[in-house]
This record gives sequence, C-alpha cells and structure tokens, in this order.
Amino acid sequence: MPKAKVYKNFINGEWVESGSEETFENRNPADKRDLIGLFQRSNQDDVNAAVEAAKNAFESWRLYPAPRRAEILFRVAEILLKKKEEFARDMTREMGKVLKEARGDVQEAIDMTYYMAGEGRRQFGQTTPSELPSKFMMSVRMPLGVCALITPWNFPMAIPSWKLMPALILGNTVVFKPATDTPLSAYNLVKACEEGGLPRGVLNFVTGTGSEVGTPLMTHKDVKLVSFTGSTAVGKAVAEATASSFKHTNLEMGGKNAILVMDDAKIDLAVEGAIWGGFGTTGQRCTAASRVIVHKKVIKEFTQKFVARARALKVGDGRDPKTEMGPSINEGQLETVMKYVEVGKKEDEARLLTGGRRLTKGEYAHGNFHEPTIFGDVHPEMRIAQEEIFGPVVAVIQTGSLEEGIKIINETAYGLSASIYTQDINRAFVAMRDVYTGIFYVNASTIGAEVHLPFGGTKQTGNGHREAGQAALDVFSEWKVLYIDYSGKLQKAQIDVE
Ligand code: UN1
Repeated sequence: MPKAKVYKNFINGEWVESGSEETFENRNPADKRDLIGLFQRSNQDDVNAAVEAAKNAFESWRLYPAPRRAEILFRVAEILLKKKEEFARDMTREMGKVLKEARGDVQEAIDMTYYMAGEGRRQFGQTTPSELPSKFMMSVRMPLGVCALITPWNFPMAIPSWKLMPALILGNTVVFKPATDTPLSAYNLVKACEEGGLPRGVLNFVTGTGSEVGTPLMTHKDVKLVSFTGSTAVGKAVAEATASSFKHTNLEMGGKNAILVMDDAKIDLAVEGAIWGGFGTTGQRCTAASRVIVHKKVIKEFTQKFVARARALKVGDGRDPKTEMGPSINEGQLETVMKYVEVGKKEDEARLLTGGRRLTKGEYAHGNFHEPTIFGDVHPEMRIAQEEIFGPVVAVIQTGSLEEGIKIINETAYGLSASIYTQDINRAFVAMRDVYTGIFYVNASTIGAEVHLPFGGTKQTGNGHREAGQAALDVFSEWKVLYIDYSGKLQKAQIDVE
C-alpha cells in the first residue's frame, strides 16, 4: 500500500509540522478503506505560533493598499478556476457529496473570491455635510486584526471562502481551522492563496480538533474576531467563551428549513424542489429542506410523487456520475440519522413512508450510506419536525391554509431558509412578508443562495450577523468616523446652533 501523504500546517509562510508530532486521518466516507492523507493534530503551541504570525503580519497587511490586496485575490480566483476539477474531485473523495455539487462548492469559492477582490476598489464609506461650517466628515472601514475562522465540513471550500476573502480584502490577517473531516479542501484553498502571492503570515492554517485547536484559538487574547459555522450547540459554546473578552463573533448555525406547497402549486416542480432540498448534499446543508408543509388538498398527490422520486434516487459514491446522493460524512453523523429515524418511528401518528435503513451491502459495505427517508403525517411539534438532523430525512406535514403553513414554518428554534410553491402572487407576497427567516424563496427550493447577497438566519441560526454580500464587510471591519474642522476656531456641535 502506498504511504499516505502527510499534510502540514501553514504558519508564517512555512509548511510546518505540529509540535505534538501527531497526525489524524482523513478518510473517504464512501469507502473508509481509502485513506486520503494524514493531517497535523495541532495543539495550543501551534495556535500560539499561528496567532503570533498573524498578529505580526497585520502591521504591514493593514497598510497594504486594498486594490493591491485585490490583485492577489484575483490571482487566487484564477488558480481556483484552473484547478476546479482537481479540487472538486478531492472534495468528493473526502466529503462524499456528488461531483456536480463539489464543482458547485468550488465555484462558490471562485465567485466569492472574485466578488471580494472587487471590493478592493470599493469598501465605500459615507461622506455627509456637517451641521457646522468648514467642517468635513466621513466614515471609513478599519480592519479588526487577527480573525479566527472555524469552518464546517459540509461546504469545505465555499464556506471558508465566505470568511477568508472578506477578511483579507479588508486588511485583516487570519488563522484558519478547518473541520477535521475535510482538511484537504481547506489545504487546497490555502495552497491557492500561497500561490497567488499572499504575503507570509497573512493567512495561517492549523488543523486539528475543536478542543485542541478551536478552543485555544477562539479564546486567544490576540484574536479579535471569531467567525464560526457549525452546530448551534458549538456556536453557543463559542459565544460563551468569547463573551467575557468582548471578541466579535459571527455565528452561522443550524436550520430546520421548510418548503410550503400550496394547493395551486405546480406539483411536479414542488416535488423536484423537495427532492433537491431534502436529499441534495445528503441533507447535510444548513439550508436543507427537512420539512415539507403541504396543503391538504394536494398532499396525497404530492406525497405519492415525492416518495416515488425519493425511492428512485441512486445512492452511492459521489464520484460515480450516476450517483444522486452520497454518504453521510462520518459514523457519528450517520448514527444521528439513525437515531432520528427511531425517534420518528416511535411517534404514534407519524408514518415512515420510505427509507429508514442504513445501507450496508455490496457497494455500500465500506461507507456511511443511508436510504433517503420520508416520514408522513408528521405533526409540527414532533422532534423530527423541530430538531436539526443534518441527514437525508424529511418530514411531511399537512396544513389547511396559507396562514397555518406560515405559522408552522415559523414555529421552530431556527430561521435560516424557507420557500413557498404557489401560482398566486398575493400568497407569495404574504409569505415573503410573514415568514421569519433570513432567506426565502418563491417557487424554488430552500437552497441556492448566491454570494453577493447576505447569507444567514434569524433566531438560533445566527447572532444577528450575515455572511456574504455587502453584509460580510460589516462582520470583518469596524467603522471609524473622521471629523476634520478647518474653520480655525473652536466650533461646538449641537451647541453652536444660532
Ligand atoms: C450551507 O447550507 O451550509 O444556498 C451553505 C446554499 C449554498 C450554501 C449552503 N449556496 O444552499
């Protein structure tokens, strides 16, 4: 057997091993015999070195003209574009999502890199007339300093790019800790940044676990901002650990997104949306549609078609072009899926309509595969309709009206994404107004956000921030307001009113 490649940390422009002298394995979730590589199991000392490097680099990077930072980002985008296929294949191998989706993930990183590179010549502030004569005023953006980026495995390149590119273009420096399940895609992104000519220390990359790397990183005194995407439970721990030092935090967490199918909907279109939203990325998106709320007049037809389509989905290795749904990321995630299937089965009224089993035979023997699973007759308050599962499990819920449907959408702890299928523009507008989520779609599924509008959610999905779009600039900078008095005399705002 060929020896597995050992990947290193990237600190102060050098590829270095962890002081721990330990590594962890990165394996293919579709075939766990396939060892992709060994990554550094880093510790507090590695974190300290990375933060130190980022802190030192900040002094020159913050003064580096933003349009020149942009030139580097444009080069990084070109490199990502050139290597898109290779990076997508690496991603499918380590994460399991089907190749088409992995290409989309890399594309999202390319889009974000170009978009933020454009901000090199924008980052607009405001100028406005003063209430006093011979006084000028304006606002400008300031970088924060060292930013800690802690990213999930479900979008192994896109989500890091949502954080990294705005952080860099605004003049911050970064310590990046990727999820232990998908360090190769993160490594590929960092390599592209190195090749693009990012100065040493501006981006540092430290792999390892949440407790050994994440915790020391987010509590480090020289880290000014922690940007985290992951579960609500971990996000809460980040919020608590950073509160006493008043670090900025940007938290993107769970979802329990719903599609509402009205009685005037194009049913086949809604079925396709529910399949894509429920089983795309094996249900492992924060934007996944894990609830479908259907008007009672069409629920029979919808459910029949939805179940038939789910049953026909080809589950398998994402590298096979015939595969429509890949594996769960790891054993733990698969166990969560199976646990919720049992929870659903124990509900008195809910009915398992299809799926419900782990796949273990033949081509599935060495991977984390599970059938696409649908429960019918689900009540909105049941656990499978309230808790985020992050797997291929969808709950179908009946509604008698638009108002009730909207109420069901809103009555969960989360508020990331939702959608409505209807041909009635009035209903669409009522839903657009009354659904309380950060993202809402009309006649489309709950997934498909684009990089140039804000991404994020209400309630326990986030902490009030948005990523992507112009909103990302507010996360990764602070406002400074400048007043210049050229009158040559003391002028008192609010007092010299005559
Ligand atoms: C996520 O679900 O974690 O809108 C991110 C989408 C993608 C991003 C999803 N563009 O589904």
